[in-house]
Parts: sequence; C-alpha cells; structure tokens
Amino acid sequence: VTDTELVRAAARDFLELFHAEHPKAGWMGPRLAAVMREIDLTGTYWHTPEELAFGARVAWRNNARCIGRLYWRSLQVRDLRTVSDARGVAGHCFDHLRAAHNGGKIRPMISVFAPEAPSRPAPRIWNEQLIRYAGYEQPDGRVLGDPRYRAFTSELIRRGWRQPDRTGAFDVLPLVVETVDEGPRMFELPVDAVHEVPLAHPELAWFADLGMRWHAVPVISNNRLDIGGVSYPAAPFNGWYMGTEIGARNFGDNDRYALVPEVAERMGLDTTDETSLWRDRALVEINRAVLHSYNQSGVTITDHHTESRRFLIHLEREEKAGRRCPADWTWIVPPMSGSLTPVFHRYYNAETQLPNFFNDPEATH
Ligand code: HEM
Ligand code: NRG
Repeated sequence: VTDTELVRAAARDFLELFHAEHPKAGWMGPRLAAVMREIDLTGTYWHTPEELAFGARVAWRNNARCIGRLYWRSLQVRDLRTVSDARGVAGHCFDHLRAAHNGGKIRPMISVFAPEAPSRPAPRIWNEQLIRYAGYEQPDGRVLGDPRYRAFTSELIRRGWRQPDRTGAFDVLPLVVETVDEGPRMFELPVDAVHEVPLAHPELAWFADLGMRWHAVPVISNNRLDIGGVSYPAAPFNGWYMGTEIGARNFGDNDRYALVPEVAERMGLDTTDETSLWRDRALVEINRAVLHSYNQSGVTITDHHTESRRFLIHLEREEKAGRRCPADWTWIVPPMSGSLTPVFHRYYNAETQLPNFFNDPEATH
C-alpha cells in the first residue's frame, strides 16, 4: 500500500466517525469525495475547524494512558494551523500558558500548529513540556535541578543557551522550536507565562524550608496528534495536575528530586528499618504538601482518589454511549496507594483507537 492509500483509508474512517457523532452535519458523501480529491492532488487534506476540534477531543478520549478523560468534551481547541514559523509557534505557546492558567482555574486546552504535509514538514517543539526545569551536572556527579533533563540541559548549553548567573533547582528551560527553514531556535519563556506554586505542608512547618516549588500547568508539547491520516507534530495540550504526578513521581523518584530520605529524616523516622515504612510515610506527607499548596494558591489540582472515581464514571458513560474505552492499567493506576483506588481492581481494553496522541521518538529530543 502507498502512503496515499493509507491517508485515504484513515481519512475515510475519521469522516465516518465524525458524521456518526454529528448527525446534524448531514450526509458524509460530498465531504468524503472532496477530501479524496484533495488527497489525490496534494497527498493530504485540510480539516474543517469542526473536524479539527472533534479530532483533538477524541484523541484525548482515546488516549489509554490518561485518567483525566471525563471532561474530554470541554477541551478548548486553538486552531493555529496557519502558524508555522518558530517565533510564531513560541509566542502562541506562551499565550497558551497564560490562557490555560486562567488565574488558577485551569482550562484544558490544545493549540494545533501547522500539520505535516508532503510539500512542507511541520514545525516541531523539542521540549517534552512547555515548562521544564534545568538539570545541571555538578563536579561531584550530582545534579542540581531536575535530573530528567540533564542531557537536554547540556545540549541547550552546547547550542548557546545562557544559563542564569546563579543556577538553581528550578530554572525554566528555554523553548526550542524547529522548522525546516530556520532549524532549531530557542526562546526564553516570559515570566508572566510561568506560574508556580511554592510548596508548604499543612502541619510540618519546616517543609517550606526545603524550597520546593512546581509549575501550575502541565503542557505536554512533544506528542504528535494524529487525526484521520493528518499528523500534527506541534500540538501542545494541557489539563491540570493529579497530585501524585508531582508528589510521588517528580519529587519522590530516586532519579528525580528524590526528596523521600530528607523528608523522612526531618520527620524523625527510623530510616535504618524498612519495616518502619519510613519511605511510605514520608511520601504521603510530600503528597499532602503538594495538594495543600496548590489549593492554598488557588490552582486547580486533583487527588488520586477523586480522579480515579471520576475515571470510572467516564468508563460507564462511554459504555452507555456504545463505545469501547481503551485504558492502560499500568498508566491509569496511581503511583501510590494503588489498591486504595477503584481503578486498581479491574481490567481494561487496551487496543489503540484513532484519532490519538503518540510520542514517537523522532518527534522528541
Ligand atoms: C497522561 C491526568 C488532561 C492527554 C496523563 C496522566 C495523568 C493524567 C495522571 C499520567 C501521566 C504520567 O504518569 O506521567 C490528567 C488530568 C487532566 C488531564 C488530571 C485534567 C483535565 C488531559 C488532556 C489531554 C490529556 C486535556 C489531551 C488533550 C494525556 C496523554 C497522556 C496523559 C496523551 C499520556 C502522556 C504520555 O504518554 O506521556 N493524564 N490529564 N490529558 N494525558 Fe491526561
Ligand atoms: N507526569 C507529568 C505530566 C504528564 C501529563 N499529566 C497531566 N496532563 N495531568 C508531569 O509533569 O509530572 N494533562 O494534560 O493535564
């Protein structure tokens, strides 16, 4: 099969889905014929704004890794398909951050930039998320900041990024946008686009002295959005955080900020005896600090118990609508207290459905 045949088949499947879920859009026939002609002439086709918005929402609905899908219909879609230059992409990403933050009441949102076309490769965003913290390798081999971005940080420095004069554990990395015409270009994030939450604990007064903080909005920027045979490699999207993403993984993992031992020491726990469950107890308090601090700052966040319950409501709704809802147990079950949440105690369908988001290696850095 040729590429064109694959695009034609994917376009047909998508238009069938679109028209099945939009009875008022009328008969699919004329639209299908026009799209097939456009594909034969150009190798691709241009979605209507309605098809784009629906495609993005259904890509979210279909993503087996996401526990937050109950609100898939509410996704705000920014149609930026005519934007393809690096500065334009970066500027609209910063606007996305401001609009999504919304004074703390986070809005789920996606910005869709120029699609891939046979005649013109799409722009790409190198960063995994719009806001990521630098990780600096130090002489003693330890890392200051987020160890996950150690290699990415040195690559940016090699390419001429000027790190702050006084480096810290939460230096925001520049955005890298690559286009065929311009190659990769770096852009500093404007301060008013980066909202952060300083971390404190509701009871443990010393927690604030750890100097921890995290950004309010997670905007994943390296996933490729695939709708009906059209690829959108630059389509950053966000919802809000589930507390465990920050408290259990970003702060808890040994190869991230690795706070557990220090918090356990400060809590006065016996770290020489595994059966004291000092790791588990410290992790709970870190996670309480995350939820407490976001709530205090008025920034939307959810806990893993609430989000798990919502997800099962979502599954039930999808079933009632006669749809299969793919889910990946290994991603859906929260990274702490798994069996305390109802999502742990069952199995899911796992087959891939389209439209969807993909993280293919060539889209990432
Ligand atoms: C993954 C929660 C909104 C698409 C995840 C994960 C969580 C989560 C906990 C697993 C992340 C990890 O383990 O690293 C939520 C919550 C949302 C939300 C609470 C609030 C509204 C969205 C939106 C989209 C989306 C708006 C897209 C339009 C995805 C995708 C992944 C994911 C594609 C997999 C990412 C990957 O492969 O690395 N989500 N999400 N989510 N979510 Fe959501
Ligand atoms: N664990 C990552 C974020 C992954 C996506 N999570 C969301 N997505 N909540 C982290 O930064 O910790 N979302 O679109 O809201």
